[in-house]
Amino acid sequence: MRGYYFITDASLSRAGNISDVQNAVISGVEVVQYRNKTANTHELYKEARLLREICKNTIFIVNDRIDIALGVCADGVHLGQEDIPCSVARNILGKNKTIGVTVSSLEEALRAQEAGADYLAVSPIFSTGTKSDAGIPVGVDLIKKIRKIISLPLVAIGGINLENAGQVILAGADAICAISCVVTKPDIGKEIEKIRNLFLKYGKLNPEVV
Ligand code: TZP
Ligand code: MG
Repeated sequence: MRGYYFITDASLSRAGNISDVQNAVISGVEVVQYRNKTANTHELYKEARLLREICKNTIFIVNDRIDIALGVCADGVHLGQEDIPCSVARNILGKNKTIGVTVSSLEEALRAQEAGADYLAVSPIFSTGTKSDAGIPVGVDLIKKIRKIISLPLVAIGGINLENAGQVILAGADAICAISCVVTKPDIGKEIEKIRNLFLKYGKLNPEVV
């Protein structure tokens, strides 16, 4: 899991989730997470099915909902601390699905690792207006702390933009998600490319991988 990690946000998007995901996939992102906090279950299922189609060759993760993930044959699910426990999700999904867990402390990171998480989302790095209950910013220091003792891929999220992404990469993040800084712009592929270039600049990505 490297480079730019794309998460949908229809409320911030100019063109909507379908168009955004099409553009993210064209720009070559490795992972797309479908996150929708307002749709009902039927709407979630319908949109997730369309997005799964678009993400044929892209890792497709559903936020919160194991049932939707299974229903559309997603590659995995992303869970917060308030969602179903990772160990239970692992029992339901089996070992071949990808499970990501959001963590805001070293303790949560260790617990998620123990419970079988495949990657960790360290959150929120900086203050963000995109998620009202994101909690207190943990800063890049938490990435460094977790990186020292956990080798799972680390996705940094929360308040990240082109100005501060460099320090996030240098702290040891494998991937970055920057929702508002990307989906509010007219050309999201171009914004993703800018973040990917920062990975190249800070020497974390092999140019051949990008
Ligand atoms: N999880 C933790 S912070 C966050 C999510 C979904 C929102 C990140 O949005 P932004 O606009 O990149 O700060
Ligand atoms: Mg959640």
